[in-house]
Amino acid sequence: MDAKQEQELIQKVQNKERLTQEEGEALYELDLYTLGELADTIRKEKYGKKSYFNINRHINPTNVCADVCKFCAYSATRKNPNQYTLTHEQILDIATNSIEKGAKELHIVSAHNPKDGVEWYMGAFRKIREKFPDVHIKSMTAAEIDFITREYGYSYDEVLDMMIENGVDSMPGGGAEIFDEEVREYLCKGKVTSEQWLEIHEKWHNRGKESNATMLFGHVETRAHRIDHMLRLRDLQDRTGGFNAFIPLVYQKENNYLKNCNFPSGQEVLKTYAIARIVLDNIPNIKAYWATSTINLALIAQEFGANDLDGTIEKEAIQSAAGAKSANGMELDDFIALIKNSGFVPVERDSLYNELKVYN
Ligand code: V47
Repeated sequence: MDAKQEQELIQKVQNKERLTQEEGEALYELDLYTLGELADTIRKEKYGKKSYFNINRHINPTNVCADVCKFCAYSATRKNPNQYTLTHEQILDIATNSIEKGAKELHIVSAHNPKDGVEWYMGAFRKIREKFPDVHIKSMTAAEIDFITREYGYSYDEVLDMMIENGVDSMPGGGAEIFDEEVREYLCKGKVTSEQWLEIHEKWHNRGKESNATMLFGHVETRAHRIDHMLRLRDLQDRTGGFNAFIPLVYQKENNYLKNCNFPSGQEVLKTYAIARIVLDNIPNIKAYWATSTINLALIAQEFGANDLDGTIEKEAIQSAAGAKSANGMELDDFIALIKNSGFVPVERDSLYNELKVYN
């Protein structure tokens, strides 16, 4: 890109014009500070200095998995032979304990366990809902839903309806990985396809429900693949408006089967957050999920387009299995202090981004 093209691109972003695949890729060529400034301007217009988080609890009820994703260190395999599956009672105990301590959201994500049947999933939701009518249940990635349809012979519509009947409020963004078919085939052959992932979210949105979208990056994909991923989400969001947040997940490299990766530098991670803020002009929240970016970079990401840091997490098994320092979440007071000390105003939100408490 020569200087004139660079100026034209900057102008286009400032004019809030929609960017193409090529222009999205070209954003990566801007220097970090120019790109950060562009993203920060958009973020400030929407949120000022507010930075959002929620008090949540991640629950990962089983690591027994029928699928084999090269990047995953969580599922029980040769590298991680310790299988576990929680009973409904154990799940309910964890939920009770966390809710009593203040959790307002349960983020429940499982591996794809072929032994348990669909009632194992739905019964857990029902029991939580019966005991806690107000807690927000964010559960069932599109990958889990697709697995259930393949394993137990349901349609997507049937599973989505069962989720609603049994108390699920919103869907998390997991299982999206990278939409490019060739990379996906290499990373997680046999799992939900990109088209199916998008179809499931579209069906969920068409039921008046909201969801998130992730992108796993920093492994074997290229910058072009990341932009392609974002544009496929932008297209769907134009039709449904059902995505709340986009979450770029930085790949963690321990204890798995994915080798020869292009691990991203801190600059590349920050650029990716900033580009997400610019390219995804119709997804309101960009989440710097500190479990994968590190809390340090997540705090800096607040100046590069991110307006949300997920939450206190409490316990986390997926990313921490692959090396992230997120196994025990973060104390609320520490979380608030870190956001404040980085110059932002912590705002506790609910799962659908309604403001609950501003910590001035
Ligand atoms: O889909 C697996 C990812 C995801 C690794 O919706 C890995 O608010 C990094 O989706 N390195 C599950 N990531 C977690 C997830 C999520 C997290 C936080 C918030 C939300 C939300 C959703 O974890 C999987 C997969 O892409 N993952 N292995 C790894 N080695």
